Amino acid sequence: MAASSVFVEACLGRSVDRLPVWLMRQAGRYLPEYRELRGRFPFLTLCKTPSLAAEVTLQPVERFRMDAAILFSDILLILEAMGVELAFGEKGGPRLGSGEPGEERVRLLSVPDPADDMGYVLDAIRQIKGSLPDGCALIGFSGAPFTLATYLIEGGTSRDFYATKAFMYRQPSAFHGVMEKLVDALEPFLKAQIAAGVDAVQLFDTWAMILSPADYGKFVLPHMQRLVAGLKNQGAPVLHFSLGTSTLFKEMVRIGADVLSLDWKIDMGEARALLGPTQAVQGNLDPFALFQDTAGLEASVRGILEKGSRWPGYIFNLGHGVHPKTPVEKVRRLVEVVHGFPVGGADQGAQG
Ligand code: 1CP
Repeated sequence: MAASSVFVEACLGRSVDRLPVWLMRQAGRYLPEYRELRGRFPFLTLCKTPSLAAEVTLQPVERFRMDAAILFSDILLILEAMGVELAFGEKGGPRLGSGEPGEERVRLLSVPDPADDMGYVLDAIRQIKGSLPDGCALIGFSGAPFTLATYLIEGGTSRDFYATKAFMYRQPSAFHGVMEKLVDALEPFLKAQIAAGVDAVQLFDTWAMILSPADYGKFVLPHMQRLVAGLKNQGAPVLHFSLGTSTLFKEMVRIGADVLSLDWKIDMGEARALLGPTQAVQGNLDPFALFQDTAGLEASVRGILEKGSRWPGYIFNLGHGVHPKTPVEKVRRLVEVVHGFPVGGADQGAQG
């Protein structure tokens, strides 16, 4: 069960007898069984139909036996529950609102009730918990407030984040107000996911990379600290995801998350040395390393495992999501290599 899963143990920095592995975007288009379902249903229908969301969540763990499943959903759904129109076109990514300026969209925001407005997420969690393979943990998630604020203010994805940064610099107190409103919505939503049965929660801050350390410290860190403090003592470790942010480590360790994610641009050994033996981490294979031949892939994975497993508190993952063109057999081999890796690197076990 949850407390004894190697994934949760590693999140909490405890020694494990084998290293846990899961992959960001492990449910998705590289899997034929996902493409088959996706051919029959629009993306939002998959997310909002608990039996379908449960089926997609379970697809990769049934096939590859990862140590954690991640709920199939999307970070943007809460913005819809907060009162903003959301659409996923077949091309061109998500669209928020209907073309009005971002400043108008943020005025629409209300704080949703998780059970009333996002009950489909909670129902999916309950269904998944009934069918998870033994020892497999379930990860719930949300977007982090800053990344959600970018989608909200831009109305979708962006190249330069002009609207977000202009808003942040020109109207700092209004920007803090948006971040506060998002935390007000995210904390009960994540608590409801934990109450419904997830074993851990991950906060996705995909776009934190666009900020300087000073601006991250001023505009983001206090809100992250409030959110993570609110999630303490709920019985579920908190994982933080970002990429391109090794220059923000000093700020990010202050968030208080149990686990920090690393992307492939920093050497795993260097990152662990910088963060120290008590900071659990996950990462950090380049998703495109799965396009090498098998021997190349095995060497890349083992190289990271040797450095990552130096201390307890290590979870193997990619630095970002699985690419849709990834060969399925390479994912299988990756999981086998991690599971076959002997734990007991230099200092493992010392903190037993
Ligand atoms: O066409 C399709 O089938 C939809 C593609 C898709 C999928 C499979 C989207 C649209 N979202 C998802 C699922 C998803 N998104 C999950 C659960 C599945 C899993 O991880 O296995 C999760 C955790 C997310 C999180 C998410 N959504 C993030 C943060 C992580 C990251 O990748 O950086 C972000 C930024 C989004 C927004 C989003 N949703 C979908 C797209 C194409 C995007 C990105 C748009 C952009 O580039 O800005």
